[in-house]
Amino acid sequence: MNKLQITLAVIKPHVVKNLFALESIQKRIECEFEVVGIREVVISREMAERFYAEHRSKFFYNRLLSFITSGPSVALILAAENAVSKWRQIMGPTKVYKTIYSEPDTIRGQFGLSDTRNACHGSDAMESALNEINVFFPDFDFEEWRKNHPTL
Ligand code: RTP
Ligand code: MG
Repeated sequence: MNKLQITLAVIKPHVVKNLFALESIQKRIECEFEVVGIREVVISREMAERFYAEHRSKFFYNRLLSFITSGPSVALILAAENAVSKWRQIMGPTKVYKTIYSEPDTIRGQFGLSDTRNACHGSDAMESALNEINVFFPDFDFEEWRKNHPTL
C-alpha cells in the first residue's frame, strides 16, 4: 500500500564539493519529493557518532567517521509516497561496484567512489528516519508536520 512518508537524505562531502553533481542530485530530488527541510552542515564527530551508532563495531567505522566529518554535507528531509524505499531505490546499492552493470543511473552509480564514499545516505525505515532527522534537524516537529499531512 502506498503511504506518505518522510526520510532523511544526506549528500556526502565529496559530492557537495562537486557543484555539477550536487545540482544534478538536487534537481532529481525536486522532481520526486517534497523537500521539507534542507541544511548544509559540517558534521561534527559527536553528530557522526550518534548518526552512525549502529556501525560502531564495524571495521569501516573509523574510516566512515573521518570521511563524513571531512567537509560540508547537505542533509534533507524528503516527503513522498513510500519515501524511504523510493529514495533508497534512487540512491542505489551501498556497494558502488554493484551499480556498474545493473544500476548505473542511480546516484551511487553516478557519483559514488567507494564502499564508504558512496555519495549519499538514506534512512532504512521511518523509525530510523525520525531518529536521524533529530540529529540534523533537532527543531523539526514531526507531529506538527503530520497534522498538515493527514495521509501519513
Ligand atoms: P546509508 O546508511 O548511508 O544509507 O547506507 P546503507 O544503508 O546502504 O549502508 P550501511 O550498511 O548502513 O552503511 C552505512 C555507511 O557506511 C559506509 N560503509 N563503508 N565496506 C565499507 O567500507 C563500508 N560499508 C559501508 C557507507 O558510507 C554506508 O553508506
Ligand atoms: Mg544504513
